[in-house]
Amino acid sequence: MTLLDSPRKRGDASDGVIGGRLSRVDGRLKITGAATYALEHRIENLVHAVLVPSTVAAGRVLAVDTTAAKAAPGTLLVLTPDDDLAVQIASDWYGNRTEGAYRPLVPDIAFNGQPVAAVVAETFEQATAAAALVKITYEEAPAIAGLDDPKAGAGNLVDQLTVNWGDADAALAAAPVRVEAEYRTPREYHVPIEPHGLIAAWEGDRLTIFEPSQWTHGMARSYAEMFGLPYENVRLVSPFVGGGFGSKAVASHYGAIAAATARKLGRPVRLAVTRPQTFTAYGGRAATYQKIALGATKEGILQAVVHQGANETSMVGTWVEHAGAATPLMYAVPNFSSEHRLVPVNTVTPGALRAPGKNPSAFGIECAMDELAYAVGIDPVELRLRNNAEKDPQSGKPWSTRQLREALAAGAEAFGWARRDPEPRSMRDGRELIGWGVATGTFPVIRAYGEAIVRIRKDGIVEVVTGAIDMGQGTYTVLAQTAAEALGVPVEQVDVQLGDSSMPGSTVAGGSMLAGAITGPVHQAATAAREELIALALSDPNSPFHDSGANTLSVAGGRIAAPRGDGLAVPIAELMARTGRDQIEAKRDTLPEALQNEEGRRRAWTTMTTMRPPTDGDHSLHSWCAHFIEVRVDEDFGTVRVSRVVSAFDCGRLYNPKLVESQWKGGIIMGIGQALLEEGLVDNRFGRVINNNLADYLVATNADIPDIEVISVGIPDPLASPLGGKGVGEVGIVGVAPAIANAVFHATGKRVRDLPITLEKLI
Ligand code: MCN
Ligand code: MOS
Repeated sequence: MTLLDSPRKRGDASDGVIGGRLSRVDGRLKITGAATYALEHRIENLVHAVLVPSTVAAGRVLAVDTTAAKAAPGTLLVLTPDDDLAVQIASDWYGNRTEGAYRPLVPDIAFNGQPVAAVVAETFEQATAAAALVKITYEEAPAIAGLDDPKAGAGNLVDQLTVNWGDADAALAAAPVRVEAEYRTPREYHVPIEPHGLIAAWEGDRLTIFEPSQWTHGMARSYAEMFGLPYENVRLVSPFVGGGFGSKAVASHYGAIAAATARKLGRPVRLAVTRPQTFTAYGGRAATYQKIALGATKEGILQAVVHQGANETSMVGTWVEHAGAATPLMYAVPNFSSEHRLVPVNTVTPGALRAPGKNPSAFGIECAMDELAYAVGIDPVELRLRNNAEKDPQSGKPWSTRQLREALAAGAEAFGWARRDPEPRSMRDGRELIGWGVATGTFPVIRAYGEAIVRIRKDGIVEVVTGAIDMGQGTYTVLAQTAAEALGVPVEQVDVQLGDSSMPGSTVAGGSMLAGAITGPVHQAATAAREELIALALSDPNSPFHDSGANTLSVAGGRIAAPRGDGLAVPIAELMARTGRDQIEAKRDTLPEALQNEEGRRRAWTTMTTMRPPTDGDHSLHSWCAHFIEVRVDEDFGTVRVSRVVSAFDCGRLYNPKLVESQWKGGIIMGIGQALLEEGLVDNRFGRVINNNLADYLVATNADIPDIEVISVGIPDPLASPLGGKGVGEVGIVGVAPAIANAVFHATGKRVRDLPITLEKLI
């Protein structure tokens, strides 16, 4: 089934162009259940794998007794750390490869929940039952449960993240006003509505993987390397993804297990990661803490920022959740120092979760600025404007575009900020204390490349084909709009095909870079196809325009016409029929000259090495936002409700404002969850995440969410992307939690510096 088989509501004609408010073109397929998700693919002869997680957080597997599991009905295979699955280590995100065998199951235990065995059986139920019969004997060792564990220590300095300019310590000591505090964020999890898993199927030496993926090409490469296959022999299929938020970008141990057992058994294997296992099968956001000291004049002009941050990582891998990621970007300050440490604990290696680094970092600096605002008695919006950074303080480069002043002004105006009485506990409604808080946020623009095919079929339908993915953010829709506008056809005639590594190359749907990277090549390919269509109409002897004397033609509404002609407007399908053409196809990419070769293309589509960081070039490129949030705190119970949100954003040009608003609101909703609800609770005795399910790990639901007003103050940024848009997907969550914490202070007079802000911290 394609998008076109599913009738959709026709919007206004103006919706089908770049900048139009077209509803999701894949929406109907999803809500009717016609969209096929990875584990729903129907495959003959399918068998099922189930993971057996470790119940200790540190130590060694001494013995695995598989007797009962092997004897259970339907069992085909029981894997233990003794099995050699003949899998190789795949490259990291940067394409660096270590030679050697990859053992997805190992006897050394680094965290509670680490897979130590797996069972494959005829049915999922049989595999689940047999998995419960696997008996594992451990030699347990003392574990470091988390950042708060006294055994965790101060961690190791990450030298590359140390930033210094001026003399921050001296300037802080000399500053007339100082504020200093420590801010903490807990473990957080992605909990996408579609849990992880895959189906792996072999045909000879060709491997097909049906797996939800943020990066079909990158994941295909990992599988190819794991199994020693040429890249072309792996097909990663992922047309629909039920949310990823950073957790579906790389192949994991369960993928290796499914594909290896499928090869061993000669049957396709399906492995569904259970919801509890999603808390340990891959990493969520690392817990962080950061100390911030601000020195300022009595007028609130920053003199010094001293920042020391840390995050937990695992015993066996490295994840940097850089608590200083936003700190040097937000404000002009003559003296600055920041360092970051990694603290190894017994956890799964943490991973990317919406706005990694920038998110906890903003919690620190944006709460600290609020504390400074109270210390100097200046309104927190005014304080931010006084310290506005006119260029990037760290790189010294000019911003490409930075409408943060405009965001603060527009947000304040729409929120009614001028009516705020700055005095804490001064605003109330019955027994509810009311608080208003503000905070800003940022996310870098990462530039990447893409490749697309645009094909005009003889029936006039336009196909757009690229291996990019849509996990809900709107790729299908913005690409349909882009092709419709560039070609001059109604958007209903555009069929977008995504999510398959055998399709043209694409970067990851991550780092908020995909829309900027993939609209460019689609626009180019559609423009090229349009030019070829016009050339055909002018040159083919059977074309009605052949003898018209025109030297160019226009295409609009799916019809070809002479600009000053006799009103002749020929539908594309008619021209194709008259000229006997089957199709017109154009393939384009945005790769620079240096990458126009096999090795360059492979690197661009499957590694992070060709992505351009925000300060690559003469400018510094970022998205920006300002959140204004009202909370109501029940004085007796300490419960906090967010009752109003107004947020203003600078994300450059918007390809589809309706989808962008949905992205921003989605980020804000996750930010509300982060501020008030979300926290991976670790049982220190066992190093185990105990709320590993959706009943106990609380995410924001509709009942927690008020009306959210979002405002765009962006202007097109031609340095950011071919069509002038900056990243949208992650910036919305950045700054929400500090705005809420600041509002809670305004309501109650109490500073909560560790998330989430739960009632026991308030009463
Ligand atoms: N867009 C636009 N104009 C722009 C930029 C973006 O109209 N100038 C819109 C488009 O609809 C585009 C969407 O915003 O599809 C997101 O674009 P972009 O900011 O380029 O982000 P990506 O496409 O790279 O998506 C990844 C990003 C990230 S990194 C996370 S994490 C995240 C997010 O998107 N995970 C999401 N949003 C998500 N939304 C959903 N529904 N599910 C997730 O898992
Ligand atoms: Mo987003 S956390 O970069 O997938």
